[in-house]
Amino acid sequence: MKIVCIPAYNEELSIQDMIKKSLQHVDNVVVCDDGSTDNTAKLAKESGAIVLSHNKNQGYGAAIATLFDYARKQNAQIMITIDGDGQHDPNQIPLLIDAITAHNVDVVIGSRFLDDSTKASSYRKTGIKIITSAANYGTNLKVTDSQSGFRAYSKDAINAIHPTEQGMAVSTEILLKISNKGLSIAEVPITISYEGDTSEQNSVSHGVSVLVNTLKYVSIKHPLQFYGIPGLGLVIAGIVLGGLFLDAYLNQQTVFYGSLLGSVVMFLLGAILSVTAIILFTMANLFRDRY
Ligand SMILES: Nc1nc2c(ncn2[C@@H]2O[C@H](COP(=O)(O)OP(=O)(O)OP(=O)(O)O)[C@@H](O)[C@H]2O)c(=O)[nH]1
Ligand SMILES: [Mg+2]
Repeated sequence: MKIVCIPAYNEELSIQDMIKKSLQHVDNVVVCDDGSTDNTAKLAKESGAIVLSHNKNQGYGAAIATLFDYARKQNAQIMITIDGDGQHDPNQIPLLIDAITAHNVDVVIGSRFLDDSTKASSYRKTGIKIITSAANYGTNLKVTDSQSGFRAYSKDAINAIHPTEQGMAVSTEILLKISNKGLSIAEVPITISYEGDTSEQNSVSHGVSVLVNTLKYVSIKHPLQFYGIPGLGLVIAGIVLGGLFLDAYLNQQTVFYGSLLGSVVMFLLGAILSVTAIILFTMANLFRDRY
């Protein structure tokens, strides 16, 4: 059984069209109504979708987690996730399914940046590229669009991935799980529409919060580089500055309070970062197989 899964929060304008077009390509369409206060759930049911409702709004990641649970319980062969806001084109669903069936990969990402056709504003493109570079570094994968919501998952992927992030950072969390579980991944080019897009205002704060969350995953995956190298650098800088202070004190009897303070602060900060790196590194190795 192939199913299309749509996370939807107040998408009454576009949900019916998305469902009807999606139903032409798969057996079932499942909508996770994430506490919508409009007619999303009612219209989705009328259009022939199975509707799973959250009592209150929990976030994109929570909706994705509910949809993964459903797909696992139903023993779905392939699950496609697609946004409910009408930006993705359901007629491209077969492109993702074909990549899974013809090439036997576990996860396929519909990428906006595999070719140059996407007409997103340059600051949005730059933002997504920065987040994608950080995500690639953290996951050791090489994707061009880490934040795409248009994806397809094989049965193995559905069984292996249990998302926990409530918000948009779930996209990065899933990539990390793909990497940790050794699942195979491919990308296919998809188109996206930014017509009538009203979310521009929040997209800077949205981008920053996704980046911060992505860095969290990077820091856990590579603690020695992320905390250890800056930590060691600060310890060395602290020792050098301390040496300069001592030198001035012993040879010229002058007390440079600035360098004394700087030396102590840098040394302590460096030591804390180094210990953090070692603890995280040990923990990441202990729990490597669990997530
Ligand atoms: N923003 C948001 N979207 C949610 C939530 N729950 C489910 N969704 C759905 O998740 C999908 C993606 O959300 P968007 O806000 O369009 O995110 P995006 O496409 O990355 O961002 P834009 O490029 O600004 O459209 C849509 O189908 C939403 O309806 C939620 O709590 N917040
Ligand atoms: Mg959108």
